[in-house]
Amino acid sequence: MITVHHLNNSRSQRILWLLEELEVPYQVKQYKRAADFRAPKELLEVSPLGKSPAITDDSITLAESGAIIEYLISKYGSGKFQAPTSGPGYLHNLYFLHYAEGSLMPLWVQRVTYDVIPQKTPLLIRPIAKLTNLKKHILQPELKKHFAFVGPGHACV
Ligand SMILES: N[C@@H](CCC(=O)N[C@@H](CS)C(=O)NCC(=O)O)C(=O)O
Repeated sequence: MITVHHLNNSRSQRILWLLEELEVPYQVKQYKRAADFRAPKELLEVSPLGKSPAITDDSITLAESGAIIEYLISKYGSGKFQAPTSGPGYLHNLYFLHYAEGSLMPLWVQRVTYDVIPQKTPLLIRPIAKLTNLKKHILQPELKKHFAFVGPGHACV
């Protein structure tokens, strides 16, 4: 039986979704984010970085959502969701697989981090934390470009 080490509000959602689509039985072990939004220490007992998602499948423990997705599709997919190995579909998959994690996700993390910094800054110097205008002048225009690229109708939040 597969165990999904699931942290609330996390990328672990991707794994639950995939397992549902594959109709593979699994159980969920819940971990709750602490007040600082970090994962609890117990996740460090599952994998060295203590991040979610991670899965345990018999003697195998695997972290990193992309790796877990490839592992599950290859072991339990019975051909479903297999990426094309040639032609334009191959290049499309190759490109977006790397684009999502290599270009879009880091930008999004910066955006989220930038929102958190002023909240965590002492009230008196909070305006200084906001003054850099990094969000307005760099992140927002960049995100706008990316959202226009991945799909029309996606608003830049
Ligand atoms: N690239 C990794 C990211 C893993 C990751 O950073 N997970 C976050 C949740 S989305 C986490 O565990 N955060 C809690 C923490 O870092 O304390 C993946 O896709 O699995």
